[in-house]
Formats: sequence, C-alpha cells, structure tokens
Amino acid sequence: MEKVKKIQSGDVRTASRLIRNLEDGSSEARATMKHIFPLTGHSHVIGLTGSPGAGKSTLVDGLVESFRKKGKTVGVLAVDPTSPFTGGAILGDRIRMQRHAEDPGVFVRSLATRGALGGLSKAVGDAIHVMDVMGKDIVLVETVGTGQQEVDIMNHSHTVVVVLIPGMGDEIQAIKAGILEIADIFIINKAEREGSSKLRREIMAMLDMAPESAFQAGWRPPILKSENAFEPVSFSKSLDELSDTIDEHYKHLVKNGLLGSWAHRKTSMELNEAIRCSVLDPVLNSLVANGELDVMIEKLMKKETDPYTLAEDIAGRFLKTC
Ligand SMILES: Nc1nc2c(ncn2[C@@H]2O[C@H](COP(=O)(O)OP(=O)(O)O)[C@@H](O)[C@H]2O)c(=O)[nH]1
Ligand SMILES: [Mg+2]
Repeated sequence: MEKVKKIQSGDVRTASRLIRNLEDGSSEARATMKHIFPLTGHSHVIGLTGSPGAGKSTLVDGLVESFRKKGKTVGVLAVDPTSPFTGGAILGDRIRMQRHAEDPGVFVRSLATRGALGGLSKAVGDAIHVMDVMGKDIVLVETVGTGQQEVDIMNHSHTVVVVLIPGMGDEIQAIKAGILEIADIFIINKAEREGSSKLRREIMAMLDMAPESAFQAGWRPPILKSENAFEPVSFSKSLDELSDTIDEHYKHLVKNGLLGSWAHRKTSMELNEAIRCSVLDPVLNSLVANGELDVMIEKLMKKETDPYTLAEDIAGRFLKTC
C-alpha cells in the first residue's frame, strides 16, 4: 500500500493526515491501520503523566533532546483528555517544540478529545502505531491526570513516568488513588521548590509499604528529581539521568522476559477497544440517534423495566445468533 510505504519512509504529511483521520473516526483510516498493525513493535513507548502544570511538556522537550543526543529518533504525542478548551496549552507546547521542528528525527502530534468519547485510548494506541511504523525508536506520550482514561492511555506505554511537584498535598492523595500501580519511575519536578525532600520521603514511605509483588520482577520505581528547568546545564543533566533510567527500565523488561506479558496485556486491551468501537459504539449511537436510549432511561427510572432485560433485548436485536 502506497500510503503505508510513505509512512515507513517517515513521510510526515502522510503520517499526520492518517493520525488526524483516525481521530475523526474515518473508516478509510481504520482500513489503513490493518496494514500498519503487522509492521508495529519496534518503538519503546514511554508515558508521562501528572497534574496540569507539573512540567510534563518541559520534561518531554528535554527528553527529546537527551534521546536525540544518543542518536535515537523520537515521536511525541501530547494527549489532553480533560477539556476541549486547552488549545492554548497545546499551542504553547507546539511553540516550545518548534526548536525540534527542523529535525527530521523528531515528529510531534497532539490529540484532543474531538469526537473520541470513550475511544481516546484507542486513538492514542493507533497514533503510537503510526509513529512506530515511521521508525521512531522512542515514542513519548504525555497526558494529564490519574483517572481511568489516563490509566488506559498509560497502558500503551512500556515505561510510565509519573511527574510530581512539591507543595501540592493532593498529589499524594492522587498517588494513593492508584498511580502507584502504573508508575515505573517517579520524577520530582521543580525540585528547587520547597517541599521537594518531603515529597521524596513520602513517595519512599509509600513504596516501602507496597508489597514486593507490586514491583515487576523487583523493579522498585526510582525517584528522580529534575533541577530547575530554567538552569539549562543542570536541567539537561537531570534529563540525561531520566533518559538513562528509562533505558534501564526497558532493559529490565527485556532481561526478565516481561515484554511478552506486557504485549499480551496491551494487545488484549486493544482488542477490547476495537470490539467496543465496532460493536458497542454503533449500537449505542443508533439508540441515541432514534431517541430510544432516552425512552429506556425514562422507563428505568419509573421502574417499568430493568437494565438486564433491556440489555438482553438489545443484544437479541443487534447480535445475530448462530
Ligand atoms: N520553577 C519551575 N518551573 C517550571 C519547571 N519546569 C516547568 N516549569 C514551568 O511550569 C509551567 C508548566 O509547565 P508545562 O511543562 O507546560 O507543564 P504540563 O502542563 O505538565 O505540561 C511552565 O510555565 C513551565 O515553564 C521547573 O523545573 N521549575
Ligand atoms: Mg503539557
């Protein structure tokens, strides 16, 4: 397929168009993915997550530089599932990323929610596949927050970096709410601020309490810190340390045979998402479009029927039994 060959050769315009069409849910783009999928599996995918303003984009920018120094090509995917009104933030990121714009070894895209309700994780997975087939050694995925949607997005990553900043009490609450399970590396950003050693101690204490089984083959998430981003020399040193630790984590996965189980988990999630997209979404869309869903909700609220009966009826109507 001509389009796929172009993407394999790293053609930025073709890849960008495909990612945009995937986000818009185009069926032609989905058909192209059938040819993309078998060619994937080359990239090391790294997710960065943390609250808005934690400094993820600044770190991503520094990581791009660090990986480029090591001769690796990089794809960057900025995902903002929180709001359709963050065009400004993404625009800011774009401007910051401009310094990599001339570098053919770097490819940057952003994904917003546009129509991808419930399917954002799938759109992210697809965009990662495209960057993978473009031949990017490293794919960096940046997303906000710690909700289920972000956890799903992070499941596309081999290595998850959780970005924390001092002086935000709610950070630790967020961690308790489940981020520990997905973190492979912690980084304390804006470490020049007060409270950075306290935050470090809190994360340490939390890791000490976790059962050994929480750590994949003994990988205890290291806690790094990033020096002031406005001090270029020390910042760049912290970022080299982060990129080295990321490389070590990947080696740990390889050495302990963990890539297979990771791929199994990720593939099953992808199949789940693809089924939801092909089976559940069309059903729900059709029930919404003809107003049936609203009628059902009314009936349920009046206790005239129950969700189980309705779901069985819907399955009977939409799924052909053999
Ligand atoms: N003081 C300080 N500010 C930083 C540091 N890193 C990033 N920032 C600032 O924090 C703000 C948010 O950074 P950004 O990377 O956009 O955060 P994101 O929302 O997590 O992507 C920006 O104004 C950055 O300039 C740091 O190490 N120290
Ligand atoms: Mg950002």
